[in-house]
Formats: sequence, C-alpha cells, structure tokens
Amino acid sequence: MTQLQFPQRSKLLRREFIFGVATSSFQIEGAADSREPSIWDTFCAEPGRIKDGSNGLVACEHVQHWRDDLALIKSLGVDAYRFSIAWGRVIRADGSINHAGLQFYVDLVDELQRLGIQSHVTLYHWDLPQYLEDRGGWLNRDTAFRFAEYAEVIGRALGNKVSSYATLNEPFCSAYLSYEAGIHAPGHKNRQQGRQAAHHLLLAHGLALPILRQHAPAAQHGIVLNFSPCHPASDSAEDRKAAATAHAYHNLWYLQPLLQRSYPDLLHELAAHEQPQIEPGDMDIIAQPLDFLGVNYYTRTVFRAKNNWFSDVPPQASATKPLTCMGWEVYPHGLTEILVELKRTFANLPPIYITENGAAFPDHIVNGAINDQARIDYYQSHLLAVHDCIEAGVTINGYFAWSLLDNFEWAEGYTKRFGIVYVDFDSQERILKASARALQQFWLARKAKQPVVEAI
Ligand code: IFM
Repeated sequence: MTQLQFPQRSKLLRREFIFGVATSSFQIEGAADSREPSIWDTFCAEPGRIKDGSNGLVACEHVQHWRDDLALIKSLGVDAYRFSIAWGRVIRADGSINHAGLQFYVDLVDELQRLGIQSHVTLYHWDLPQYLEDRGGWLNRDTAFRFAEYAEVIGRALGNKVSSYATLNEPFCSAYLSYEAGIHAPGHKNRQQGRQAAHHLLLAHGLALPILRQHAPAAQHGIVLNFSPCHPASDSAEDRKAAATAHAYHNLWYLQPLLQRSYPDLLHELAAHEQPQIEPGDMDIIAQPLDFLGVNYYTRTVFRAKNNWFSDVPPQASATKPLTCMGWEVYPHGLTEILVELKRTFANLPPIYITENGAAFPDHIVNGAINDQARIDYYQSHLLAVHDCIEAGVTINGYFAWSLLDNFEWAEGYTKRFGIVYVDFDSQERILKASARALQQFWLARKAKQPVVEAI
C-alpha cells in the first residue's frame, strides 16, 4: 500500500496538530421529510439546474446511518469530525424549534464525545430554509438576525461539547455563486445581489459569533472561507490587473471586512447601483475577534482581462498540471502561496485550520476495491504544502480531508466523487478507498506514536 511520507520533524506529526474528515448536512443527510425544505431542494426541482437531475432527498442517508458513519470515522483514527447543521432541521417556518431535529445533532455530538472525537460544527453550509428565501433570503437584512437566533439555539444545545464553531462555510459560494453567477441556489444573476448577499452573510456571522461565544466560552469560534490564488493568463499589464481585481473580489472581499473592518477599495469602483447597502455600525459587527480561520483550498484560478474587469480562463486551456474530475488543476503550491500572501497582508491573521481539501477523481470498483492513487497523490502533495506553509511561518493547527463520503456535489449532483470512502448510492454501502486506507494508516500510526514516516 502507498504510504504517506513527511519530513521527520514536520509539525504535522505532532499530536497537537489535529486531523479530521469533513462533510456537510445537505450533501449527506437525506431524510428531507423530517426537516423544512431548503433553497437547494427548490433549486434541484428546477429542470436543468443539476447536471444529473438529482437532489438531496436521500443523499447518503446519513440521518439513518449516522451511528455506523461515526464508527467508520472512529476506525480511521482521526482526531476530529467537521460537519454542518441543517438550519431547517432545527428551526421551523413558524420560528419554533424542531426538538427532534435538534436532538439529532445533540446525539451526534454526544456520540462523538464518547468516541473521543472532537466536533467541529459549521452552522451554515448553504442550505438556507426555503421559508427564509421566500422572504428575500440573503438579500433581506432580516435573515442575518434570524441566523443569530438560530445560533443561539445551537449554542445553548451544544455549548462547550463542541471544539469549534464556524458560523459560515464559504460565503463566496453562498453570495457570488448563488446570487451573482447563478450557478448555485437560488440561482440569481445580479452583481448588486451578489454584493448584498455577501454583506448580509458577513453581518449574520458578526451577529452570531458573540452569541455562540457566550454559550460556548470554551470552544473556538471562527468562520470558513475558500481561497484560490489568482494568476494572470499572461504577463500583460491588463491580465495582471485582472488577476489582482479577481483576488480582491473573490478572496479579500470576505477576509478584509473580518480582519480590517473594510471592503477592498474595489467596492468604490463598482457602479453605485451595484454596491451593497451597508448600515452604520455594520463593519464593527462583522469584525468580531476570531479564534481561527477555516481555509478551504482546492486549486488556483487563472484570469485574463475582459471589458476592464476579469474573466477566468478554463483550466483546460491554462493548466500546467493534471486536472481533477471537476476540471480543477492539481496545484498544491497554490495553498502555500495564498496562505503566505494572506499572512503578509494581514498581521492579525488568526490561526488556521485547513477545513477542506480534497479532489474528485474517476473511481472504479475493481474486485471490490477502489485504487484511487491519484487521490493519494493529491493528499500527499497538499499535506506537504501545508507543511511548507507552517515552515514559512503560517500558524496551521489542523487539516480536514474533504470529504469523508462521496456525496451530493451541488450543481454536479452525484457525478463527482470527493469521498475517501466510496458510497454505493443504491445500497448505501460504504467502501474505504485506497486513499482512506493510506490516510488511516498514517493517522492510526500517529496515534499509536509509532514511526509513521520515512524522511523525505
Ligand atoms: O463539496 C464542496 C463543499 O460543499 C464546499 N467546498 C467545496 C466542495 C467541493 O466542491
């Protein structure tokens, strides 16, 4: 079997560095009949929105199989499990608490505690209850206040049993992809809406975080953002400006308000009718002290100039490295590059957890086994990039593989498999891929304090 290898003195080998696996509610839970519909249920029902016409009604049936799934996680030897809570499983359309739904997460966290696995909880991984979308969704400022109420319910119920709370996962996706690019639910295409949704999401974060902290003072509190280094397609001044603009629009737009109470100057270059409405005091609410920043990293992005703005160049045209099934370039150095750059830009960059990293590859079962060597190579190279970041002075305290299970990959449906564990969606059987076995061997050896590596 392929063995993961690390430099002998790597911080990744220390016990205080945590390793985990990650999932999200809509992508795995199923059991849609025991929660409120979300914007993703609505989106999936619209013809042409999801590549294979699928939906999240059943997904991995995790609500049914959660005990087995936790046993599987335990068998991997991880320290931590990152999962998200479905807002609509906890709060009903009339504002009342769905106690059975809430209990599902209480039981999950209790069982994780019993198994000796840390819970890392995300409150919002894109599955906005449809009843809130019907009132304007993230375009309605009131949604931020409803989120704070939901956070209070979660904080009271789970409190200090949870190791870390992240308010939001990838607001770039729930704002830009969802309200501006039209790729994700609810599928709007409007620049002002994208900017407004981003602002209300960040406001929701800022309102919720102190409430979570109040109810879980021993937990860490933060947010999860996705980053991709933005590279110019050529050395021309126009393409370099396009890449810098994309960096401000896609990366800094979310981090700068959190750490510096301001949006990038690019805000003022937008036409007046494209700018978000920002109320006095909002930026102070948004810039809550953070115990950690969750970083999701998959690939780099290449941009060229177009109409005095930026346009991304499809990786097929620009890639120098292999592509994953998502068409994303395998580009491990991009992780080191972007984190070192963020550290240089923000003196107050909080300690980091890599909250997602992984890849979709074509997985085939041969004699009952899935030999996903490309995914093992992906993990090996990206874990070495994490090592490089730490060596370069960035504080990184943990790493979560995306994903535990093959699952519903949003607009791509079930056509893309990100799991280290294969899911047969007909039988719901789970099969460890070779990547899971390689990671498991590393994680278990680490726990047993056995020599896990050969020096490289
Ligand atoms: O599956 C998603 C996840 O929900 C959010 N981050 C990116 C992953 C892969 O696209």
